[in-house]
Amino acid sequence: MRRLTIIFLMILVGILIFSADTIKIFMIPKFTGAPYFVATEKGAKKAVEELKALGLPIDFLYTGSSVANTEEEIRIISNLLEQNPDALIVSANDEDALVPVLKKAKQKGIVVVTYDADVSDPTARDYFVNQASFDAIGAVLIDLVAKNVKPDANIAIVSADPNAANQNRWIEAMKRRMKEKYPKMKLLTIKYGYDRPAESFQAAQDIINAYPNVDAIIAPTSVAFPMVAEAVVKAGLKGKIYVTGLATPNDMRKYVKMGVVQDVVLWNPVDLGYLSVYVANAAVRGMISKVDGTEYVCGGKLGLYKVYDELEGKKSVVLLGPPFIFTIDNIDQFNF
Ligand code: RAM
Repeated sequence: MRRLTIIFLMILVGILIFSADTIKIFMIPKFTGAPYFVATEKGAKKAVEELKALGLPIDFLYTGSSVANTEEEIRIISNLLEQNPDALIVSANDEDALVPVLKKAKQKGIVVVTYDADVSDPTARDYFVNQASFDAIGAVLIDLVAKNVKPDANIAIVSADPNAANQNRWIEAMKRRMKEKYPKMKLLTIKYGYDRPAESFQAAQDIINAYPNVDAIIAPTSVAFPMVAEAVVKAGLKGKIYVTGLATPNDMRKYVKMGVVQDVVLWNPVDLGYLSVYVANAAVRGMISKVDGTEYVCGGKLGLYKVYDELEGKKSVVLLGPPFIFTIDNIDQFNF
């Protein structure tokens, strides 16, 4: 503990004596409009303001495609490279497709931080800011179904892109949890809504029509989760099909109040954006400290973070914290 306090003080002193240039950081989410990414933008801008007040000015830009689209994301990042940013903070729609453009950024000397959804090749980025451990998210979702439906429930999943790094890792973790704790729980199918509302709604309807024995649908994406709830309501199956997943309280408030959804799982996306800016800023300015071979980064008001050399098979990871469950009892305390 004492050692961590010393590192923290070293970082603070470093900040205060630094005579800092303005650096350019661009944040590119999977898509811009949805409450989830808007919340990460809000946190990022808060960090930018704080760092500016500390004498570490940042020229910050949050930009991206308004809808999930891998080609568009690559095109946007590629164009942004012309403006010679110091760092990019990126959430990848596709874990493989973004590798070449991010490698190109790294070759230009740009710091690349992935957040929310990593890429598959760790040499294409410097750090990954993960919201919560993959295992923790998978376990929470499956435990909710076991507890609120039954341990041998028939489940289906509506995911985002088939090549989405975060959703795929959560699905793997869900499968592991089922195997370890609820061997009689059955995964009937996985459908993909590509993080687009209409396609996610259609995927949910397809499941409802094709699998009359489905007990629960899990949507580990903030776009699909409300669409699955909507499809269950439209089919008149409220109370018959349990729906859970990952989305913001603002996305799900309506469905929680209607009683079609009881449990909404997420983390704090405002904090995720905030921490990502602190990591990118520290990486650009050489403010990541190394003690006994381990790196530490200052996460502003969130505290000091260790950089895991390797965590759950991923390299150079900063972990925000545990997942959180929103219910009718607490959802109104949150506005993101
Ligand atoms: C969507 C995106 C994002 C994911 C959230 C839960 O907004 O797919 O990557 O983390 O859902």
